[in-house]
Amino acid sequence: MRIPKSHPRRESLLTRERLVRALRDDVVVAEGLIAHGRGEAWDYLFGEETSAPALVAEKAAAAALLLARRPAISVNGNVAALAAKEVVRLARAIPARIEVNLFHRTEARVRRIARILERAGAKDVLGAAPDARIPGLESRRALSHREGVFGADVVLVPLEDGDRAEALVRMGKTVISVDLNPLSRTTRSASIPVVDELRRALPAIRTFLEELREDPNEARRMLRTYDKAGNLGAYFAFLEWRLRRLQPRGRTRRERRRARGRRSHAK
Ligand code: PTJ
Repeated sequence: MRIPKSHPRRESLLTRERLVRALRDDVVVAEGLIAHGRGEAWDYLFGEETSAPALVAEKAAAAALLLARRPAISVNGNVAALAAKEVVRLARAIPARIEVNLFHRTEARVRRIARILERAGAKDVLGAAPDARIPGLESRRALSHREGVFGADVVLVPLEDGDRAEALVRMGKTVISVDLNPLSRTTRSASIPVVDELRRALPAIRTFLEELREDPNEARRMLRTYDKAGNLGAYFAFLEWRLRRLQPRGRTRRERRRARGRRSHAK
């Protein structure tokens, strides 16, 4: 479909088209389109911008990835369709292993997604020959690589489902999620939940990573002082403020009282 340059929601429509094409190419699953719609609805509420609490989480995520001994990034269909280049750039900057891990796993999809990542510049993408199982997961999502997510101390899991995020936390890993839903099980169970849009979050993490590389003490301080509960509270405070601003501008009770007072003075 041709989307006019002047369309006010051009970016959003282009992203939708990209995901539909990826669905036809068997990269994204139909459920991935639903997941995208949910994400987009949350992004409306957040004002389609990175919030201040998200920046804090992104900096903490960058610190954790920088200080990790064996960092890994997990990639699914939506992530490959939307942000393959950004994943590869971030993995290079850290440096971290990339592993394809799918909720709706078929071997053909794993191979296709690995190819997309390789075309974006990745080397030695894991996922096709798993040699370990994540304990406590019955689905094929448990299949993993000792060299990748299974053996990692810090794992970045964008657009994850709650079960695996919880299972990875139970394994003692630092789990960094990227999920626009502040209420999702993934967000609640991750060690560092980033509530931001994937294509804003990955470059932001990379920028912080480059900054912190120059100042490892600041990276350690960031990790020490990051407070997940406080940070999640700040997302909700931000949302509350946004929703209040979005209300149609009627007079508040206080404003009505003041206006009544002014009228009675004038009599
Ligand atoms: O490719 P597969 O087979 O591994 O399947 C991938 C999906 C995404 C279908 C699978 O992981 C899934 O079902 O995920 P959920 O449980 O729907 O969770 C996805 C979460 O990502 C939801 O909470 C969405 O709000 C959020 N989300 C969607 N798009 C974005 C997003 N968060 C950040 N940026 C986005 N672009």
